Amino acid sequence: MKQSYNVAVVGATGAVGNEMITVLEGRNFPVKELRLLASANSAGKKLEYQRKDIVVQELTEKSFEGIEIALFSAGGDRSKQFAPAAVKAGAVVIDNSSAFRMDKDVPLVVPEVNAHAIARHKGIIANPNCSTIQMVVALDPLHRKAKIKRIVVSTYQSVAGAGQKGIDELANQIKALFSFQTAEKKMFPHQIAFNCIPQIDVFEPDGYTKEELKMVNETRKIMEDQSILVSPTAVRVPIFMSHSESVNVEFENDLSPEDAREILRNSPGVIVQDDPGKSVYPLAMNAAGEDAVFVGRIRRDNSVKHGLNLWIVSDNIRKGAALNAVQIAERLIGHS
Ligand code: 3JN
Repeated sequence: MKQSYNVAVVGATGAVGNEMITVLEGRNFPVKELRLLASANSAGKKLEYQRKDIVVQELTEKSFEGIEIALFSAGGDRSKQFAPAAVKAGAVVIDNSSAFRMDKDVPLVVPEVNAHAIARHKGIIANPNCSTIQMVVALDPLHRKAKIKRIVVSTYQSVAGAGQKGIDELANQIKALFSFQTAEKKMFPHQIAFNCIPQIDVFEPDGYTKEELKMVNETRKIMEDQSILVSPTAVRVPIFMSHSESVNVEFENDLSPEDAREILRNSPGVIVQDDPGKSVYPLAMNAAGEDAVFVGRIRRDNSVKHGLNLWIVSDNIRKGAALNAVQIAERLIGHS
């Protein structure tokens, strides 16, 4: 194993890019050089890493000389344009966009579930969608025990999923409305303040949004089981950070809530918070800034033979994006 690595963060000034820098530092990732890349607009900005300022450079095809690991979070179009140049320069790309997720030559990895897939990479490893990540971290251990037939999931997704601009839009709308002004909207199709919007990303002809279809296809790929049925509804809620999910699971075999709790207590990356009598269950505001996927409200679905209901919450910028990407990098270099 090498001592340290030249790492690039592509999209360094965005919400996820920023968090990637924080996570690299917080987890003592063995960084030799940290190169921060972003669009021409952001070039020249300074970002702090290990108490030193690093000047952000403009992302070009020549940005990757000497880079060994490139963490991309700059949108699918930039990934498609620049990831090949990074790979050509000898880097392994860990890409947070959907650009390569369903490509058969690209492993789609949640380390707690399918770290073994990393070894099959051909230069690019994909980081799944945030809503998928937290769901599979919680459900894969239960699948191994009782085999999942069908998942019905409704998400309650924070505005952070739409990046810093999404966070700013909710804050600005709240401020405007409390000052008796009109709430301007740019990022979301409707006012998000004091509202819930059952649309994340665009609709496909079958009536599902792209966000929902990602949950179907990515879950099957990561859990390596094409027979799992997933029925999703993705909803944007006026929450700044963390995604919550109401998840109904039908299993092939019986699994009691007690056994599910015990399995999840011993599962990597999961924290069980489940004491309804004391109003203990996962909350978006408590998950923000944390690494874990929190699971609670575990109870039987009495309407089917082998069913459970769960409530799953995680910080979508951290485990849903930046942390998962850095964990992939750690496994790649054999650091964890
Ligand atoms: O809105 C959310 O909460 C998650 C959004 C994720 C997202 C937004 C724009 C483009 C993605 C993603 O990670 O799937 C993409 C994309 O890469 O397609």
